[in-house]
Amino acid sequence: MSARVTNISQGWAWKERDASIASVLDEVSPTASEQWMKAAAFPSEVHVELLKAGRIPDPFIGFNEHEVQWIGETEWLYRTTFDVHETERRWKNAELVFEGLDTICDVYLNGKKILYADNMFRTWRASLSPENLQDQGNVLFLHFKSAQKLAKELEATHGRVRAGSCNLGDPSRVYVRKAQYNWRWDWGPELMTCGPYRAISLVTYTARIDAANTRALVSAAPALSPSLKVDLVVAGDASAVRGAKIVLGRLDGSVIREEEVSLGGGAGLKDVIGWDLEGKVELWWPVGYGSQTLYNVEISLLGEGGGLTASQGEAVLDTLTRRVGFRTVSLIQEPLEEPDRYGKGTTFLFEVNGVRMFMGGSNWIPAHNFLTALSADDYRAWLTLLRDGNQNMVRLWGGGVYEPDVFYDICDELGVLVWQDFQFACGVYPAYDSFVQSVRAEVEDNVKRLRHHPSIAIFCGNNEGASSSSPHASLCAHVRPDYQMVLQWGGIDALPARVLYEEVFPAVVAEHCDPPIPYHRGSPYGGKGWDTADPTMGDVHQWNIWGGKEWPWQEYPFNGGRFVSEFGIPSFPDVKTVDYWLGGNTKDRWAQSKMMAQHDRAGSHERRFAIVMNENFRLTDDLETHIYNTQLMQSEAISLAYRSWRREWRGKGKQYTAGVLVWQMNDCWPVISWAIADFFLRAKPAYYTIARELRPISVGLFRTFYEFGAFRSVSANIEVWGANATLSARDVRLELSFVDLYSGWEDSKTVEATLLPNQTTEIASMRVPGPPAENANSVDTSYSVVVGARLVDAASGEILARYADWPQPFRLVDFPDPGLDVKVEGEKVHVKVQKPVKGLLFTADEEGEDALGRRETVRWSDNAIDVFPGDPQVVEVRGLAGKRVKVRAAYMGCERGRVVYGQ
Ligand code: BMA
Repeated sequence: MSARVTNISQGWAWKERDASIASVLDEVSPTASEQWMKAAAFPSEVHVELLKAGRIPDPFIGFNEHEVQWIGETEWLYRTTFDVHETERRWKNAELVFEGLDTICDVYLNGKKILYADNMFRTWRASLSPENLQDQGNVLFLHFKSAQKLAKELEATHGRVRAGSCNLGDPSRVYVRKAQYNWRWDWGPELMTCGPYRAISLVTYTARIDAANTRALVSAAPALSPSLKVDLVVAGDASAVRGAKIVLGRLDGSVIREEEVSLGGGAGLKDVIGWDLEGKVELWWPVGYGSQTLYNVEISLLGEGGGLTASQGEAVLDTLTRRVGFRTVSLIQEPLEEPDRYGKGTTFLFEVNGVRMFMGGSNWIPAHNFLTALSADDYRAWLTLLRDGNQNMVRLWGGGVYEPDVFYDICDELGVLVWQDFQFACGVYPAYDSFVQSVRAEVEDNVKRLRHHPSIAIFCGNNEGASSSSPHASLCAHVRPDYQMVLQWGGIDALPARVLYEEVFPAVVAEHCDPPIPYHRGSPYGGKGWDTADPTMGDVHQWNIWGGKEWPWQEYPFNGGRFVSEFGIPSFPDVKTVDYWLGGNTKDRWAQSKMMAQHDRAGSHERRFAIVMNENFRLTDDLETHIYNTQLMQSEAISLAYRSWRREWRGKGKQYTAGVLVWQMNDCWPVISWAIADFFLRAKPAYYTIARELRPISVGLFRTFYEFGAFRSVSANIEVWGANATLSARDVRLELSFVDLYSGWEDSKTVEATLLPNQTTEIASMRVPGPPAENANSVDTSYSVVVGARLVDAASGEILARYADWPQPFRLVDFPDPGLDVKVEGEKVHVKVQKPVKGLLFTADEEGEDALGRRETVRWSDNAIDVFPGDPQVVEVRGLAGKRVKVRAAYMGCERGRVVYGQ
């Protein structure tokens, strides 16, 4: 009999546990039935059901989060009935498979308990016997208990630990294997939901494929020769298995190679095939380096009846298809040839198919507090946004979840490399036996689920669970429990979970991953002893800027590392998103109101915003202007970091910085946070400025210190360089224009250069010219000069990159009226100016519709741009044509913006 998978997704109902009924099983009975509510969707989470049933207010609006706290303390029930399909009633083996139960759950089938689940990240399987599976009318009943309460009970038993700070949730969270951000984080609300959040199915079979390792191997460079091996683990009646058929095909269905092999009855079978595929398949490449060619490996388990020639019907016991890509990936930590400003140390860089690549990307948190609210389209929209922003790596941070398969499928298709943290964040995790057992199983489940994705570049033991570059010391005592911190705290003799990060996890990864996938014990980790802030080795989280020591963002160029896997600056989201959470409340529509504080969860944000806003921008009580200013602050700061750290990719032996990942790509609800695109996918200016810094070819410019701020300078110098991520050299012309903001003075210079492949090239270093000084003794006049740089392809004249360097701090600059000229033609926006304009940000408001709460659909090819006289720009905009929209333009000097298209 062939294995059959039946999704149990119909007929679900839910209710609150009634504490007055002693036995939970009595709740399934008809007397309780009037309280059962039909589930609006499946998979399901109670908050989503309650919201759809109109029983709770939207927790994302106003202060509603606090109205729904009772839900996490309550127990919840789900039930459905299902039949066994007629053709399957002669089943030999049957299992119920739960791909995700959140989290503490007793599962009953026909009144008998078949499973206790306590780890949201595991796939749970319950084997069924003829006594508990009927042909018809099986009642499946789920009893979810409070994870919050269990965490407190476990804490009482095992002791209170240090775990982040007051705004990273209650420390008891470390004891329960539930998404840690559910307990609240410094960008997210406390919403302890529960429910069957991923699919449930019934599997009936004689024998089935329990695990298949489809090993798409590639030999080391320069040979890079591909081959395929397959290992199988069979469950059920192994003696019924005669063999297996393996087919390697292209995605269009055409077959590259197939083979039927005899399996000889074993359960764990290594190398059932070993095919040399030289010349038959193409390699998979990260975006920018080649195509993302993928192949299907189809495995059929063959049984009695058809022999090895059968390919369908009764003879096929089970089938499974895996989509694979052929590539090698390694993490290279080798000595640098020369020291940089930090010292010598070692690289921390990724090499794919023998090519060393600079990583520019983002940190990812779950894109919703309620995971069932996310569709495959949402994941695609997010990841496409990331890829379109020229990013090639996404780090799945350890306080969220292992994302569903579709997330990694899309990364495979887009060529986005994945840094996957195991799910441990900012805490002293325990390591008692049952905990170790649970997380070992969790990590095995997920490593086996994910290893075949060519996008998976690294598994990482934890996020700041055992390491940190620096504490975000703050009013909220936002201390980070790390190797280093543990030493500093004193009184903590050992970090128990080191056994997980240093022994259990690397062993699981090594055992199950061939081709190998790099493992790193924690992010950040590196340095001598336990010094995880060492910029000469490993990865670092740079939080001394903005957080921690509150250094100004202008210090980023001098505070990088070998791989900066976290750093960031927050900003307000789009005003439409702010208006969403205000929910019509006009009284609190000002920057420091309590409603804004409710939607800004980070420690010390008031004082941190106050410091940087005060230092750099003119203070304002106009909300729109303030929003724009915070966004400009974020985009200026973050792009400076990408620009100056990417500069440190200086070619072999001098690959000082090999990656920059901003904290953070996204949000899980509408909030003021470090995100570069908000909850509704509204990209902030930082998204675009990062995209420009990560173009295959970019131009960088650094102006030395203004000794008297932006109102006088002494010998200001600029250094200019080009970055080239492509594998060929490029002849370019650097065009510099110097424009004085306050007079008609202008100057220009041109330098010919060759950008070396896959590294940066220094092009020029010079004193910034300026209008003639009023008298011979006066200091330099370049303080009001904006420097524009363009890299132009020497052969074709194509403009490859632009960047403009403005006097700082902005509060001291009197931005002149740029004489903005904007013309919208179809899906193109033509922009020209008479004076340079800084941070020109277009936003579109669709007319006649309530834009609140809908995902942003208008997409700009570029935005938040600086435009120079004589250098008009065209921005392409998708989703504008045929709609009645208003386009607003905001820029420095006109921060509130004005309508430039539509009335
Ligand atoms: C990082 C992350 C998160 C946190 C962020 C901002 O270090 O690992 O824990 O949200 O800082 O504080």
